[in-house]
Amino acid sequence: MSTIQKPSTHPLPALAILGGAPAFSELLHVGRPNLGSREKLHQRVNRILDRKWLTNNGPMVREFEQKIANFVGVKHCIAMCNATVALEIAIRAAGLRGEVIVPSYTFIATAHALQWQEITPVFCDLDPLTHNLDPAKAEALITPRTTGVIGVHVWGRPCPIDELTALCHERKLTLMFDAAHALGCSYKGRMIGGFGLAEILSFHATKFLNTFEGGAVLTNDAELAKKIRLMKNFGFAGYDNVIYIGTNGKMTEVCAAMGLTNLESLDEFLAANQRNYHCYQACLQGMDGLSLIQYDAGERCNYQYIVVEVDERRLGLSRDQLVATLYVENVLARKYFWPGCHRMQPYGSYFPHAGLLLPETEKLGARIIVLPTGTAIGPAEINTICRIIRTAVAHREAVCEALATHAPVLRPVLP
Ligand code: T4K
Repeated sequence: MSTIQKPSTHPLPALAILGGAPAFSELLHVGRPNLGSREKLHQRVNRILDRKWLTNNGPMVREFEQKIANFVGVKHCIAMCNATVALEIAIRAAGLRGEVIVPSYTFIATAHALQWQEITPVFCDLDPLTHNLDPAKAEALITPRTTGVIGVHVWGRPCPIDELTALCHERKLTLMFDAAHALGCSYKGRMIGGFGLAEILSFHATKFLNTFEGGAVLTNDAELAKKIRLMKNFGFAGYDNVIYIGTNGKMTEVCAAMGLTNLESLDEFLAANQRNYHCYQACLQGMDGLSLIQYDAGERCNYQYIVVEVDERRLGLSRDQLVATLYVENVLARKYFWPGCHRMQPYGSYFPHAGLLLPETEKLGARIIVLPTGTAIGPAEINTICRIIRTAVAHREAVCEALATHAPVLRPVLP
């Protein structure tokens, strides 16, 4: 295992935005998948093919569910095809309707899972220190139509769970959590996954633990778990007997095989994320106007995201200028979660003035840059990324001028 590198003091010969060659010949992505043993995955896939049981609550899915439930310390884990469908089903099974309070500073799936079933997501502002829902602001949004709150553990850092639990208890609202980022993270020593009525995990390719695509609902409520199991399988309670409206939310065997294999390497994934985090910390140290978000060393966390807040006034470059500068060096940094759900469609049209109630979301969305990490990169790449940033800041006037004349068009890149 490589150790943390000291930040290099040598500037890059020339930034790509100033006419030099890109620092990386291959693209560096945020969200490169963490991959466990190929051999073990192949063995599992062979077992699936031999057994000829490919989906519909197969043995691999059941084993995966049990292992996730044990890892998190929760009674029920229902694996699904992805976290968006898991959210939709959990919301429906919990009987949410009318209005549900959610942060705007989240991936669009949190809001869409509600609107998809004609429940209004009411966007709440965040606490700038934690990037998570502000409970006092959530309380102010409660109306007679409110039936619940969905907190999101943004970056894997826990929501103010105690405050939200007390609020929902007092106002008789259902509390759930979108824990898409938070597998392997804890709150006050307890693993995230067991709070509220239910928590939803994502196992998308880009997540700490992936099943290619996948998600799960975790709950300690046996009734809810039973209902969700039926709903993710069209509502079938047995052959020829449908007792709920349902959909197809099933996880396949091959996805569960990937999940089981990756679970065996979870400690390595965590070690790589931690190493990378500390490397970024060392390489960005002392840069006025850039601050790497902190993870609570007293809690368990997966260090899945390298999140940096850019203070344009102090840095001399805006977040967007920094992203564009990195992009031409083949570092595809991301602006999660810009511009906020409230500015995306259909919400931007439904609530055109929502931004007035979301000042912190608006500010944060313009400041955040997410940098590559995970098992695909290490200290050498991180050192170069940080040298690009330092060099860009040192030559900020020239960089601003170059970007003003030929700013790159930032597009999703396909393999
Ligand atoms: N709630 C929250 C809070 C979430 O963050 C998410 C998902 C959800 C709910 C819904 O979960 P799922 O229904 O997806 O299970 C990505 C992910 O697609 C998305 O899952 C994730 N959050 C979000 C934060 O990031 P995009 O659109 O920004 O990026 P995407 O999927 O194009 O991938 C990013 C980069 O990763 C690519 O540029 C290249 C690399 N990549 C991606 C894939 C899929 C690979 O190297 N290999 C791959 O197979 O959303």
